[in-house]
Amino acid sequence: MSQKTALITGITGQDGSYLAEFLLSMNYRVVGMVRRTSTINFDRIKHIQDQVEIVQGDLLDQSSMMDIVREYRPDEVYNLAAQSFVPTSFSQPVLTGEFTALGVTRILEAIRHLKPDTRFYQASSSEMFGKVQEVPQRESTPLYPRSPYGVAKVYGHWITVNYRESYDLYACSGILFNHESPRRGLEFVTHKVTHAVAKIKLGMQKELRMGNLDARRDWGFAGDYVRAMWMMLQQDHADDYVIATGETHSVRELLEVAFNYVGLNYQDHVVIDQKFYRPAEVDLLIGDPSKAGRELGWEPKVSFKQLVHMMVDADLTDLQRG
Ligand code: NAP
Ligand code: F7E
Repeated sequence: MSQKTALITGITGQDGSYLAEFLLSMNYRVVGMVRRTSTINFDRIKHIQDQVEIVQGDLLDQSSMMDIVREYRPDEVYNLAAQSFVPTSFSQPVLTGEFTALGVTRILEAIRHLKPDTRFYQASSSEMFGKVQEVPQRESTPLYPRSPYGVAKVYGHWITVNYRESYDLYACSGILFNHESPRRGLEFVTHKVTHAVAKIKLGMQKELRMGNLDARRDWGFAGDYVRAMWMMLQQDHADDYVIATGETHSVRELLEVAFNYVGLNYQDHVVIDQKFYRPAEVDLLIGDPSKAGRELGWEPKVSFKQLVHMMVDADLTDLQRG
């Protein structure tokens, strides 16, 4: 069989780096789209940089998307690029809409006009469930986003469904619940906590300032979740899937597991700071991944505790290395 070409937008992000590794292991030709920056930011892909092809493009720029699809003629496109941090979406709502919502249409337009047999994956999010209308959340649960990010992802989800139905594109929306790893951005709560735990353990920090400890999330491991993205594009028909662990934990439990792992008590270090509260919160997320289990054969392999321990270990190693 001839080698397949996959285009990943957002290859420099957490998921992009794991997906690129996975696709290389499946013998794909991997093309990664990156936006122009004044300094190169390839930390997460430096170990595979000589195995992937990097091309410049931007979700804000229609012609760059058209040129890339025309030149590389991808068999599969994984649209992972986005402004993905919820608090930034409150401070930069218009930009978030441009990247995270309209960016999806720009890439779908490029595919529709230039290579309509390309299979397309859209990185949708459990943030679309927001103020949840059903517990647990599944593919049919009504959407009620609670941030400009969540609203933008609802647009991205529905435009993907719409292009599938209107133009018969093979376009899937993966509704992924929070997934983390040692490569997670430091501003997200899991990595903020594990990094601080490692620094406190090593005597480099004393205090950790946090927001709402009662929020609950369904946290999984990013390495498991990128496998599900690929599986969605290997089916007979395109469809949408919830990817989650089916377990929920509070931010307080995250603190307990991370601090306890190194023999510390979070109450000795954590200070609540209103600055980290959001204008509107998503209180509870818990996904029902049974459709993905049944139809894709997907299941998560890393537990919550294993994930937190893996992240603390990685932070300790990195900090000790200096
Ligand atoms: P991430 O680490 O924040 O990575 C985002 C990527 O998007 C980066 O490579 C970034 O490039 C790129 N990007 C941002 N704006 C761009 C633009 N205008 N043009 C081109 N590239 C742009 O996010 P992630 O955690 O890997 O998540 C991947 C996707 O899944 C995102 O769409 C996110 O919203 C979605 N998602 C994530 C989760 C999760 O829990 N991780 C759950 C559900 C959905 P730079 O390196 O240049 O910044
Ligand atoms: O917050 C609470 C915060 O920023 C989780 C993105 O990948 O997952 C992510 O979005 C919870 C929230 O992720 C702090 O209020 C408390 O309730 O790690 P987070 P998120 O907002 O759930 C979804 C699925 C995505 O799609 C997004 O792209 O933790 N929390 N104290 C805090 N959060 C942060 N960041 N910092 C705190 O100090």
